[in-house]
Amino acid sequence: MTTNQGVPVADNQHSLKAGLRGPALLKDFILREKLTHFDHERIPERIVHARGSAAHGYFECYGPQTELTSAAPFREAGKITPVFVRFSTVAGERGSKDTARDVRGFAVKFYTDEGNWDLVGNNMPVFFIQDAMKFPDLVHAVKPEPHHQMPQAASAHDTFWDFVSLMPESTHMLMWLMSDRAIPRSYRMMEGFGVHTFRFVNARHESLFAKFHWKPLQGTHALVWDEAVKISGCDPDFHRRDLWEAIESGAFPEWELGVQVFTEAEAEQFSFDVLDPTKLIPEELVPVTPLGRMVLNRNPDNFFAETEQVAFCTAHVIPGIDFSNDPLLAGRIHSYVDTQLTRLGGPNFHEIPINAPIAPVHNNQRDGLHRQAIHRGRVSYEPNSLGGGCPFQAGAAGYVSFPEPVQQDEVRGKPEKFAEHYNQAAMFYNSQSPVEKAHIAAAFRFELSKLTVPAIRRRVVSMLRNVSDDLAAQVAEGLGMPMPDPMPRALSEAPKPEVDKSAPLSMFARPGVTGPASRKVAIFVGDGVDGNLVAKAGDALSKVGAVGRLVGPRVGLFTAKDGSQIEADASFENEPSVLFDGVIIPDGEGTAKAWTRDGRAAEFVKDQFRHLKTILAIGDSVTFVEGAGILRDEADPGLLLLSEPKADAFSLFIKALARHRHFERETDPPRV
Ligand code: HDE
Repeated sequence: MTTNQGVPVADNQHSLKAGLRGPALLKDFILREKLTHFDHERIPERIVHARGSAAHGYFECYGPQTELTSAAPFREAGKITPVFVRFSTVAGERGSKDTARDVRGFAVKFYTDEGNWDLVGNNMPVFFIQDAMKFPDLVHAVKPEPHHQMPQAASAHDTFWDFVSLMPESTHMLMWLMSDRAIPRSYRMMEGFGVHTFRFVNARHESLFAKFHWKPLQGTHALVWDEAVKISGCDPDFHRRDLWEAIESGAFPEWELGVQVFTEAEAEQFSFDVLDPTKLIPEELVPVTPLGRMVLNRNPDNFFAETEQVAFCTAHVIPGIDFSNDPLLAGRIHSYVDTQLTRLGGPNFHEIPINAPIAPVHNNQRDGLHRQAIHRGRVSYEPNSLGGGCPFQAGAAGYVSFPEPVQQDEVRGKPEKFAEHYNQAAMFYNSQSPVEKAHIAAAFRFELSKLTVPAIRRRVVSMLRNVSDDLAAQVAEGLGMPMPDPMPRALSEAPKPEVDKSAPLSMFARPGVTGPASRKVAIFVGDGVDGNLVAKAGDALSKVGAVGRLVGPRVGLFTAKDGSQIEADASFENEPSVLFDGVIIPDGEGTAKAWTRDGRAAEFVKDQFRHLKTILAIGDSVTFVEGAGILRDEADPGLLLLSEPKADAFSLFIKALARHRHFERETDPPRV
C-alpha cells in the first residue's frame, strides 16, 4: 500500500498521535491525504438519467450498407465495433430504485475506427416535447417538488401532470409512459430507439433520413405494477443485478440494430412531420432494415470509472451519420457537452479511458483541467511549417456536414403538422392488446389518483377524450369523477393518418427467441421435502438456461425426506416472490404443513399468482397452495397443481415459464 505519491504506507489503521492517548498531529500527511481524497469522492450526478447501469460489448455488421451510409460500423459483413452501453431511468436520483414507472435511457457508444459515435436513445420511440426550449420545464415538473423534495423517482404527482396536461404535444408519449414499456422486466428486454430522425450520408454525399431501432432477442417484457412497487422495496437494484448476473453467467443480452430509411420527398408526403419527435414512423409505412447485432458480454470493472464517468453526447457523430433539423435534437447537440463540463470537472473528459476513442486523436487543443496527454514540441497551431504542417486536415476523407440548403426567415414557431397531437396517441392505444389497454387505464388511474388538485385530473381526462373515449371513461370511473368535455384541439381539421393500428407497437409482437433462458425460479425447500424432486427441478431448469434457487423459511441446511441435507440459497424473507419468474413447490408432507403455517410462504405463492407467474405444486404441496386461496383452474396453463409427480411435470413448467406471464388469470381488482 502506498500514498498517492507512491510512498509505502506502514500503518493504515492508526493516525499519527503525540503518545498513544495523545492528540492527533497535523503533520500526518498520510491521514490528511486519505481524508482529503475521500472528501472529494462524489461528483455531481446527471441532472437526468442519474440512475444507470452499463456493460461492454460489440456490434457486428450483417453486410455492407455503403449505398446508404459511409459510417464505419456498416462497411462490411462481420465487421466488429466495440460498444459501451448505459441503461438508465430518467427522473430518479443516483441511488433511486430501478423499477420506477419511467422512460429508460438506452445510450450506446460505438468506438469506431473513425471516432466515437454515440446513439443516445430511449426505450420509447417518441418524446414529451417538440422543442429543446421546453426541456428544463419538463424536467423541473417531473423531478421531486422543490419545496419538500418529494416524490423520488415518480411521475405520480401534481407538478408533472400539471405541466403535461398543459402541453398536449406530450399526449402520445404519455400513452407510452402509462404503458408497460415504462416498467420493463429487465434492461435486456427493452427495445431501444434513436427517437429523432437522423441522416445517413454515403460516400457520394447523398443523404437519406434514418430512424434507429434496437430489437431485443430476449423479447420485450414488462413487470406488472404491483410487482414493480414491491421490488422497489426488496431489491432497488433489480435491473442492475439482472444485467450484471446475466452477463456474469454467460447469458449475453443481444439486440438487432435496424433502421427505417426514407427520402426527404417521401417524408414530405407523410401526414406527420418527421422532424417532430412526438411522432414515430409506423413500420407498416417504412419497414425496418436490419443492419447488425449488438452483444453485451462484459461487465464494467469499476462502476465509477466507467458507468459513472461515461459521457454520451448526441454531437458525437462520425462520417456517414448526420443530423436532421429536429428542434429537440438541436438542443441536445448543445446540452450534453455543456452538462459534462460541470459533471466531469473540465474540458478534458474525453481523455478518461471510458470516453477515449480507439481512433487516434490529433489536434492543437491544449491544457485545461485534468489534462492527461503530454503534448511534445513547440507547435500547437495550424497552419504551421515548424511541425511539418501536422496535423493535416482530412479534407473530403474527414467529416463533411451534409450541405442542406438553409434559406428561411428566422422565427420562433413550428410547422403546422406539429400541432396535431392525437392521431398517433390513438394509433398507439388502438394497437395494444386488451391486457395492455387495461394496464394503461390502470396506470392513469393510479398516477392521477395521487394528485391533490382535481382540476389537473380533469384536464388529463379531457386530453384522453381526444385519444379514446373508452380509455377516458375507464379512467374517469376509476377516479370517481364525471367525464369532462374533450380538450379543444389546436387543429380544427387533423390530417388523416396513413396507419390506424400498428402491430409492432404492442409488446406482445416481440416475445423473443431466448424463451425461459435466464429466468429465475424459486424451488421451495424445508425439512422433509422430496430431495429427489428438488434435484430434478434444478437439472431441468439449468438444461434450458433458467436459474433455479432453493428458497426456504430460512437460509442454510434442511434435512430432506430421504435424510440427505439440502442447503437453501435464500429465504422467503430475503428473496420474496417478486424476485422470481416462477415457483416450483415439491412434495413433502411435513414441509407442506410447515408452509401452511408460515404466512410468508402463503404470501409468496399468492404474489406468484397475482403477478401471473408459473406455479408448479406437487403432491402434498397442492393442499398448501389451495389453502392460500389459489383455486385449481384447468384452463390456466401457468397453474400446475399435480397430485402425483408426473414425468412431464418439469417440461410442462418450462413451457409455461417461456410464456412469461399468464395474463388470462388477471382480474382488476386481483382475486387474491
Ligand atoms: Fe437527454 N440528457 N436530453 N434525452 N439523455 C442527458 O446528459 C437533454 C432526450 C438521454 O447514460 C444529460 O450527460 C436535452 C431525448 C439519455 O449517460 C443532458 C434534451 C432522449 C441520457 C441531457 C434531452 C434523451 C441523457 C444529463 C431535450 C432520447 C443518459 C447528463 C432537448 C432520444 C446518457 C448527461 C447516459 C442524458 C439533455 C432529451 C436520452 C442534461 C436538453 C429525446 C439516454 O445533457
